[in-house]
Amino acid sequence: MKIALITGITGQDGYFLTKLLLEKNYEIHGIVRRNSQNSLGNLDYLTNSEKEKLNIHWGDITDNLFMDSIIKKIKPDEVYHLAAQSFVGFSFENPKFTYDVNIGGTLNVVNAVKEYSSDSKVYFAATSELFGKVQEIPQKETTSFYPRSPYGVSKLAGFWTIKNYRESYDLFMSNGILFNHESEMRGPEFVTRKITLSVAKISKGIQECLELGNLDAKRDWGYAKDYVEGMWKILQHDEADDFVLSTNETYTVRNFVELAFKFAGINIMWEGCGINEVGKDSKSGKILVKVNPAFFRPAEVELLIGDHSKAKSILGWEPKTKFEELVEIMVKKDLERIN
Ligand code: NAP
Ligand code: F7E
Repeated sequence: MKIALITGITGQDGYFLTKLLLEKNYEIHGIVRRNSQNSLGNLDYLTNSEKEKLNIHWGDITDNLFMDSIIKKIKPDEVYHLAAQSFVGFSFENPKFTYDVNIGGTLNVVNAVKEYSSDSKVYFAATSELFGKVQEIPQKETTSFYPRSPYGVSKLAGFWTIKNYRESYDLFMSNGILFNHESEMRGPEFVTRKITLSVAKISKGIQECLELGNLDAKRDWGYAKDYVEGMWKILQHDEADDFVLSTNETYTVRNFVELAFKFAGINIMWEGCGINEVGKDSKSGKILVKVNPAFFRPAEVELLIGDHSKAKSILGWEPKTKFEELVEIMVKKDLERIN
């Protein structure tokens, strides 16, 4: 039985990766930050029999003594390092905290592996935010990086730390440069989930309006369940390397809003422009979407569109879920939850 350690197991990807590795019969260890409710985050959505199979270790990746002891004790075959302060908007407000967790925490993970379990394979959750102000369309492994937020900068440090440890110490450490991937388990502050939750509430009459920032931002949105399969494939490959995982399609936030309302039976009609733009219910004329500059970022990533050909040809990985299906899954689930 293979042993996996997942940092960030309570997050969106941690949930789907746990399910995948359980299916593959792994012994799973997960790091969970202590909280006053003893909450397991998204893991609470697992069945009891799934939960019973997990080995939870309460701790924080910024604690190097904790990371050393856990890696020394478990000696995992595979480490999926997913833990991070992952919200771009928040990283502008708290850059130091973001660097401490995303850079300091990553250093603790790779150092512990180097010192105490050098046969472990390590996956690092890098991101399309490395491309930021894009230097090439579409973005692939060879595209130059230009991060646009403290989050992007912190992940760039993580990316190079992984590459540097791989080359310096002959360790199996790989970067997954994942484009946005979403799901019904996505945190409610990310734009897709914010939209689908609001659409569900608006359609049930328990919310008046959805306020958003930049409606024109374009993202390459996939389904998280498909992407954790890619993470696993990256570590099954016979050599450590860096891979882009993306859908190779891009849509605006506005497109996402329109489609999400459509799945709740509402047709959105846009009027006005800039901060005065509104989205109205085409039947009743009621304003359901407004622009609120509070959600604008000091620097924006305007366009992301990936090219996953390397992952396709080397790993045989391709996303299975199309954009429309993703939006439908998320809206349906939120309607169910609100009901
Ligand atoms: P997420 O839902 O925000 O989950 C982040 C996880 O990290 C949570 O389990 C969180 O624990 C944990 N964490 C944060 N700080 C920690 C600390 N100091 N010590 C221990 N655990 C800590 O993120 P996600 O969407 O699953 O993404 C997983 C990883 O992929 C992240 O590194 C993210 O930056 C990266 N990424 C995500 C995307 C995407 O589109 N989803 C794309 C590219 C890369 P709590 O539950 O206690 O908060
Ligand atoms: O924003 C715009 C916002 O916060 C997407 C993380 O998983 O993916 C994620 O980062 C876009 C941006 O995700 C609102 O300005 C408009 O252009 O959902 P998001 P993100 O910043 O792309 C990458 C790949 C990661 O690695 C990150 O960890 O939507 N937007 N109005 C808004 N965004 C939010 N959150 N809220 C709004 O009201």
